[in-house]
Amino acid sequence: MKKLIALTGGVALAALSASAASAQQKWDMPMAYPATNYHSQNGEAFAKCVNAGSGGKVNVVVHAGGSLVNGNDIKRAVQTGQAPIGERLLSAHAKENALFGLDSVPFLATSFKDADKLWAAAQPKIEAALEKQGLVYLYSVPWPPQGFYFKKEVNSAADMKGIKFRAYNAATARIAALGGMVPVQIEAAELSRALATGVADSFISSGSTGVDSKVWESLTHFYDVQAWLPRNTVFANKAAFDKLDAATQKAFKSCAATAAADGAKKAEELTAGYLETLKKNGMKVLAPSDALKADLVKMGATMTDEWIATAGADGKAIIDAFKK
Ligand code: PCA
Repeated sequence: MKKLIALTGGVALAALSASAASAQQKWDMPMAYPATNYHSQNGEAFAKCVNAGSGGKVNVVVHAGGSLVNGNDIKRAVQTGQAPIGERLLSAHAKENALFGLDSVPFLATSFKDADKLWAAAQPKIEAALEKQGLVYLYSVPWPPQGFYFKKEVNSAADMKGIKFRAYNAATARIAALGGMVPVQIEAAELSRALATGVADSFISSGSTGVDSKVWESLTHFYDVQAWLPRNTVFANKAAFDKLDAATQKAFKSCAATAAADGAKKAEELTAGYLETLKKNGMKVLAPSDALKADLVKMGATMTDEWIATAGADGKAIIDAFKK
């Protein structure tokens, strides 16, 4: 709440100083993940690109780590114009529209190449869904493949029973339910503390977030199951974007295309190194046992059916296009 009040004040101040100088608009860009994470660094590069490309008409200022707006509130903040632009894990909003959860359907797209193909098949429909909510799609960047973090050896779904499992969207909460675990919804910014205090004892995520959270301080095992590659998506408030002149809008779009390509490349380059860092810090980095894999594939099939049932004809068309 404090953050939002500060933000509203900031927007008002920015508007005042913009009309005084009548030159530059400040565009605060809340992001949820740490400043050192490649998503945030890519966001910084995007901001720099836009600021230069707009000839100084806009000044996009990145606020990483949920410092301006909590991750969970970023989408709403941009929709309501409290922030003109922001980045969010769209799958956390799958309850608004099943399409937003497409990137977290287990074992549908498990490599960078397939995740990009799946996204390309879905992007026009996702752009249209965002536009209906008053948002302009700018770019989207994958996370590395998702694996399980535990505090003990887990060789099948039976070993998961009763564990407190940190969820970051509906799909991860569903996995908890299917595995007989207890889901707790926690933003990445709060993850280290949740693990240290025993609020959660396990989660599914990338090596990237495991390293960001220094997960080895609390947990011991990482199972590299490569369940899916979720994405962070950057969008702008449509009313604010529509007010920009054509050249500035063009700068946003072309910088967004660069950010999409650079971000995906970076994610792929960094993937193996994250797992190395986990190992170096004492984590056991393991392939799942056949029994665990089989249990997970079964959960994945259930969740795929559920997703298709919720996403309807649009969802089916996207999956058909992806599988072609
Ligand atoms: N990190 C984010 C989402 C997916 C990922 O790899 C998180 O755990 O919040």
